[in-house]
Amino acid sequence: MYTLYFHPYSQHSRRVVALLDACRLPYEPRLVALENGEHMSDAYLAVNPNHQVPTLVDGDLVLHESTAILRYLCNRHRLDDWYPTGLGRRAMVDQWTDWGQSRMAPAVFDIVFNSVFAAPDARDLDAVKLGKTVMTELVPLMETALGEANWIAATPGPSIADLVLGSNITQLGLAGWRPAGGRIKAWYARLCEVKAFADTLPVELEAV
Ligand SMILES: N[C@@H](CCC(=O)N[C@@H](CS)C(=O)NCC(=O)O)C(=O)O
Repeated sequence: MYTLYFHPYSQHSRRVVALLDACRLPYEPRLVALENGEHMSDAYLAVNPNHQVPTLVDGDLVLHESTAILRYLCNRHRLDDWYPTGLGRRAMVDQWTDWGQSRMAPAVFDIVFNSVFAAPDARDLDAVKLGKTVMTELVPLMETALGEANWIAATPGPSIADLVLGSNITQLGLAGWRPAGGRIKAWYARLCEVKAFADTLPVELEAV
């Protein structure tokens, strides 16, 4: 059985929880209390020296980076619906997964950390502004990419790229940002119909 170190307010954790639950893969959840600094404890640093969640443990394998974990689970359990095997389609899933990590996640962090999680006197309002500017650029890119497709990489069902982008969008909701109409809104509503994804939503965002 896997062990998953996680936190429910971590978008990187929730995407892994969603996949594990959707595929009914048994795991022991271990909450790392970020709010109490548990991620900086010697015990947790021995698990993940990056002091971040999630971390997945599978026997001798200790794996961090949420997207590496998602791919590992898909490869290990042949979750081909979530991570298609066709070269081109898989490349598109990889593209949007990596885009979520490298383009969207920094903007999400800038906005949410500095308007929700940082102590009021430590908030960087310029970072919030920058994050919002980046999101203004990213939203039309995602709208165009969705086109007439139900899922971001035009897969028949949701893929790990949808979990990555969806968990980022949920996180923005903590700072009051919601998809404002159009294809992203419809896509996000569709993703919330996936029970395992909806079950990971933080309590105050359940009614999206
Ligand atoms: N690239 C990492 C990012 C993980 C990450 O940033 N986790 C945050 C919570 S969402 C965290 O643990 N932050 C605590 C810290 O960085 O000290 C991944 O995809 O897993």
